[in-house]
Amino acid sequence: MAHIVVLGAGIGGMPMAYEMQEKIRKGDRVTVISNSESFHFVPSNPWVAVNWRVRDDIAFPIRPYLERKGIDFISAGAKRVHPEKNQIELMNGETVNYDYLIIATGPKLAFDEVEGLGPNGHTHSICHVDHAVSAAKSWETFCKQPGSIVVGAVQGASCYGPAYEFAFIMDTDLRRRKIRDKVPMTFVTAEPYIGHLGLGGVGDSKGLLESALRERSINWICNAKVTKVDADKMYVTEVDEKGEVKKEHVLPHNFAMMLPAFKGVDAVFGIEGLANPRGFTIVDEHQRNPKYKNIYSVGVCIAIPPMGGTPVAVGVPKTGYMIESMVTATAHNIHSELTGNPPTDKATWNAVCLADFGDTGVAFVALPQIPPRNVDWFSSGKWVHLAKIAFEKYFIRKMKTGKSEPIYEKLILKAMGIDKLK
Ligand code: FAD
Ligand code: DCQ
Repeated sequence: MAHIVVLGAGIGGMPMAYEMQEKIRKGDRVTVISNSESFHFVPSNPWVAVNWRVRDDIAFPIRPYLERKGIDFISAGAKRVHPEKNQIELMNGETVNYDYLIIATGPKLAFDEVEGLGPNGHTHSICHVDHAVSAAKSWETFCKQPGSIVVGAVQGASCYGPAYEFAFIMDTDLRRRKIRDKVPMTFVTAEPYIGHLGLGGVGDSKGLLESALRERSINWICNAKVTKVDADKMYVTEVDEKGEVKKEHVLPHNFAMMLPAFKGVDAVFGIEGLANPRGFTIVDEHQRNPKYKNIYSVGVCIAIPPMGGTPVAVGVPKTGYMIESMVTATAHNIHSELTGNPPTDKATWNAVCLADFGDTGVAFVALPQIPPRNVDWFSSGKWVHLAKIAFEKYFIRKMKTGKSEPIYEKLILKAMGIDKLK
């Protein structure tokens, strides 16, 4: 009988565990290993950082919910994966053996690649709820003595949506506090143009996001490389299409939030054939590692090549719906293997996303993720803000009840022509 281990319990790992548990044979076991006792709904971190949410609104203890479904849970982080031995070495010194391993560890945040970047330096982060909680404290102090804001994503980042979201959310919060007039804001991004998003744009994302920044008096710098951050200044090199220096900027900041570049986690970093040079897990079209065929991987931790062709390095984002499609394909494929068949399912890589702007928001559907596309739709409105709040409640509830994809969700998305599997 097989032991299937899911490493990581985030947006990918939790649904993975539930979907896998539904697809195992009698006697097979599913175990989740995570370095934290609690689940966090990462997309709500920007709201935590401006005190629209508190930590407990978006986090809950994992153990009781998994155990109720018969899934084992170990809350000790993985120190090292040993694929030759089918073994995981834990931080607490114990080891866990597996027959199948699904790596869903999300990103390691590469703050160290820019001097002064990150919560241990001089910029805030919304990538982890702990960072968002700490940003929220500084936000209150900042609002008492407002000054300049710099917000965006650094060179090599692969997650741009939350940078725009956070810029607009801060703007909304400042207007509500009636101190927006005291806060010059600059959006700094590695993208070649506003609205590229690592996807070559979606629909008219360039036009819509430029308008939104203009309407809210947020200046921007594209093709930007952040070279250094001091306590009150950010040093930014803006390059032209050829990658040659166009302008050096020194931006004063009293509050800054920059998305870092991502890497893979230390537990797999440097394992030849399993991880690429940045530590992302290498997978084929079935989410399976080509060298270690009993290892699958889903979520932000998988390797996908950047689109390329941009003057500054810009990574391709991995959004929630895409991740869920990887999860479903993986559950189906491991089920196939358990029943003596080869894996055949492929994730669709469709991007469906809701981004909140505080009072309004934007939604997009990109099928497939990389252009040219069959569906390329980008829209904005107050409905998106409300839809995102509804989605947060819905997803957290779904992660507690353990129903990975209720039938009505499947039907709605299917009616829209959006599918998880090819
Ligand atoms: P995570 O959710 O980060 O989960 C990784 C898990 O692995 C965590 O539980 C972690 O504790 C665990 N872990 C890490 N290392 C170890 C280890 N060594 N041992 C054991 N466990 C470990 N996408 C959207 O579609 N819509 C959005 O609105 C959206 N908003 C976002 C906002 C922000 C601020 C960010 C950063 C991303 C957002 N994304 C959004 C993109 C994406 O959906 C999220 O990044 C999502 O959390 C990725 O899921 P994941 O499972 O890959 O990683
Ligand atoms: O998993 C998701 C996720 O969390 C990571 C999000 O962040 C909030 C998402 O936005 C998924 C799946 C989404 C997409 C939600 C789409 C809801 C369907 C509404 C239809 C609107 C058309 C755009």
